[in-house]
Amino acid sequence: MKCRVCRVPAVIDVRRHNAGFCANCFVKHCRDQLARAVESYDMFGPEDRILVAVSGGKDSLALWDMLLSLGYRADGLYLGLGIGTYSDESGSYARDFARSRDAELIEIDLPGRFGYDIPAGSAAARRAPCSACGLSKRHLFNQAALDGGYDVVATGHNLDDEAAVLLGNTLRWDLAYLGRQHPVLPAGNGFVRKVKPLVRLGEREMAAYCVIQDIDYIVEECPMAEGNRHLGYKNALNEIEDRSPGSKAAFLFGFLDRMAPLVQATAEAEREALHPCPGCGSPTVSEVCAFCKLVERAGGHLDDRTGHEVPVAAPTTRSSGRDGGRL
Ligand code: Q46
Ligand code: ZN
Repeated sequence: MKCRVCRVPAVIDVRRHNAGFCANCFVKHCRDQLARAVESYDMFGPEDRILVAVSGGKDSLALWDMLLSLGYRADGLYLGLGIGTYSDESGSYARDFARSRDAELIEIDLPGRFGYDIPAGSAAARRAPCSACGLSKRHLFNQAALDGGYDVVATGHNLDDEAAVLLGNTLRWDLAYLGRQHPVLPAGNGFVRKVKPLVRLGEREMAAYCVIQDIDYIVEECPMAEGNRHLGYKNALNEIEDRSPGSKAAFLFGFLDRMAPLVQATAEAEREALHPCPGCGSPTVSEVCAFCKLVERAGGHLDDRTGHEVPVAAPTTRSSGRDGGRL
């Protein structure tokens, strides 16, 4: 197979586009796809300060790399979740990348700062690990962006992630979640703008991008992901995509173009019912926000195997400045 652009031998084929690319043209293809998503969904402009949620995995590091290469003002935020060696290693990859690009990386350590880690804290709060983790991430990314004066939070959700989430939401006809499923969630009511610039790029493309760009990333999946529904949806879609390349993109973009405008009113109505949480100031529809409830139940619960010291009491949730001089 030859590169679609310059006709030298291809190093990767992208079946969805029925095209092969050489290394240089593939890197350009990825950056073009990102630029197209940024432009078509009006995600941010050259002056905006972007906070990239960095996990140490391929997607978030590729995203950060592309944004920096395209000249955007992008800092990283790494959240230490206290998931044993997985967290230790993923943190190292995030730090190494930041150092190699001379980029700013903000770090928040969940056990050190809030007194719980995901394995033990989620059990104490009687939540599934990924539910406690997702809730913590959403809250802390938003809070860190507000504290740091960033215009937008960018996450590394790719086409495969978004198609799998859409499948799950559709199987349950969850209108509130479907209404919120969009590559851009606008700012307002205490929320900073959130964007997903990798929505036009697949998982395999992001792994190839990292290899070509010499970006080291954590290859192992988070151990808590095993058996979760999201992986099941991804596998189901992979089988469909294998037989019919382009199905995932058709599913996701068909929804975004034709269905999303019809269900967005549900999400907007929810936003209007928000008020600030008395504990942390974050927007919530409940008396106290879900993050404060989680900290109350999970605080002080740490997995002994991780070697964390158990704090006497969970600190307050409001971020007061830069952690360790950074957040
Ligand atoms: S990190 Fe957190 Fe994921 Fe691990 S606990 Fe689940 S949500 S699987 S992206
Ligand atoms: Zn709160």
